Amino acid sequence: MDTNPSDTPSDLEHAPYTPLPDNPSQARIRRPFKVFAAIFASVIFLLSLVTLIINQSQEPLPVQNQNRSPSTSRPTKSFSKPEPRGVAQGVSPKSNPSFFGDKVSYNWTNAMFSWQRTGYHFQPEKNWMNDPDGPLFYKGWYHLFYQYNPDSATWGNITWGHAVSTDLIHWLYLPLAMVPDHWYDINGVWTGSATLLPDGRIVMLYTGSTNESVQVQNLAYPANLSDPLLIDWIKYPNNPVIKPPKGIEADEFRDPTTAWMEPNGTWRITIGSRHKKTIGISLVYQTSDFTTFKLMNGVLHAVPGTGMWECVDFYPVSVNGSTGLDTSANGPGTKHVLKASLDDTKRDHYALGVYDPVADKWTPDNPKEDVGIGLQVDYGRYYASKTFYDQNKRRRILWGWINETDTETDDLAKGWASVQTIPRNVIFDNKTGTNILQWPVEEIESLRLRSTEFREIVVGPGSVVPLDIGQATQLDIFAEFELEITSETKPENYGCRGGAVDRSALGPFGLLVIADKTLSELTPIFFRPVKTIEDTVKTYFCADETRSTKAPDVFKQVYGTTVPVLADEKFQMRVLVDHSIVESFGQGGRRVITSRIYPTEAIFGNAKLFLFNNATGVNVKATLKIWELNSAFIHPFPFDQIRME
Ligand code: DQQ
Repeated sequence: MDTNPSDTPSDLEHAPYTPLPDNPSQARIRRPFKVFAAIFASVIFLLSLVTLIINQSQEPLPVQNQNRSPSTSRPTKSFSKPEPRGVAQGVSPKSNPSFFGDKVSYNWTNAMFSWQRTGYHFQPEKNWMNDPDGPLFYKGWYHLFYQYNPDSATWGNITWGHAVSTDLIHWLYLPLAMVPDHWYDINGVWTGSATLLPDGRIVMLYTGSTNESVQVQNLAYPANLSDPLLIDWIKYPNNPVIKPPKGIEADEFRDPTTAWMEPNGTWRITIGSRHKKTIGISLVYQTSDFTTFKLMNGVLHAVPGTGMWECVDFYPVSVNGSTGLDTSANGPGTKHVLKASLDDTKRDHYALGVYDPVADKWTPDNPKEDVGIGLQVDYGRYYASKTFYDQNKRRRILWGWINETDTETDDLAKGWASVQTIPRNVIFDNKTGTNILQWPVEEIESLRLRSTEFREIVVGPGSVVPLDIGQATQLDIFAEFELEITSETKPENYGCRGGAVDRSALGPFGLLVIADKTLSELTPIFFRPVKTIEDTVKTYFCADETRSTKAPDVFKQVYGTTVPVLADEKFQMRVLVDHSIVESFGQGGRRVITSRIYPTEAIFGNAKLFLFNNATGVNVKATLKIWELNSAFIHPFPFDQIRME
């Protein structure tokens, strides 16, 4: 055994060390063939996506996990609409049609479905949710609005759901804030943002999809500013306040940002669009009263090849400080983050840069890492994110939509779809100077129950170590890893793509979350340092969903990217596990990966946590602190009790 007996907790002393199993079907395949197989699978997958998008009348190619077990498969209901929802209505795909058309679906049980519901992430009581909208803090309450279908677990009939919280963790559902009831939003009250005006008023700008499916921008405001719950909303009688300008397609003009004030006292907003089919752009409008808007010359920014920009977010970060900045802040010591949700790829990309308020232009610090071609906000299942400035705690909070990766058929069967991430605090990373840091809001610590610590557990090459922590379905895990190199390393060409079974000299190593004791289902969250030909080490931070479930009708992927690990730093990850959601923060939140997983065996008491090291040339020394997390209180607002008081 490779553990250090003096430091190892007693529950690990006699733990069996099992090599991390390879994917059974690929266990003895040699590398060149594996590489070829990976490329072939990727090509097939890309082709199937193209087929899905271009020719929606054709049945999509089955691309993954075709080894369906007769014992776990059953005929399913017919699936009449194989195209993803949203595309025909002029937005990105909103849910996954069945991979197998109307042939088979996994034989899910009610217990499996109910286990997938999260314990402390925000989700409605039932039905469909997508983008976060208009988050704000007002009179002691955090408000979250969200794209919501009150009638079904699929995208459609989009209204604004509404919930409030005093701590961003426990939530109370309120009545719907806005429903599609005017010609200018009858096809959907789509995404929008809030602006708090200095005189205390609140302005909500949102996209309406009109009776002719034209995307227009509308104004709404609270009916009663003395109501801290902001229950009633009035739509401005002269809506829409902005129509698509000349040269912009009627269905490529949406999702107004929070407004920021210029030094001359006028306000600006930006709205995402597309130019000449391929150039992602963000238009700038000026206003003084939020009822009349003037389109400014040029664009805030444009990036060729990135396609339609949805849900643009634009905000300042402080270069030296650890607090957040109001959206109108600018000047020395400030950088601006520009984020776009790419309609073509369903990924949220951002870049850091400098904003010139006179020219209404933003310029990236590094053109090679521009919006849409460089960093992602989150490298996993994540989209349509939005920040707001929390004046209560002087911080910038980021929300993001976690979509499902099962099928629409399964979403309908379980009665709900989608979750919001844990709100994340966003600051500039002044150690690297090249990225933001995202970190779960401190209030999540109020959910912490029992904690367990493990110190300097040595995990040898090809080993798996169980971590006996009791319940492993709601966790807040801090893990640090140090390496002891046991053999000479040469430059290698690896990344995340091969997943946790692809062994290289220095990695992969990390955690196996939501794994059953036989490791028949597991989700590795891992680092893979790789020696480069320049004799430096480049580190990848990855999440491998490919063996997270035996169900064949779930989309499973290996996510990840490189992460900066500075000379004086250990490898560090924080992982929030919440049933079917795993949010993983690498190196203090320099890179984040959100996973959706739908295990069939590793559920309830069978869900365990393990350490693993599948590197060939290192011993890994791991130190961990793990908290079990309580469930959050997320319920309808108790109006009846309040009236009784
Ligand atoms: N979701 C909204 C649109 C937005 C898209 C529609 C992004 O406003 O562009 O539900 O997911």
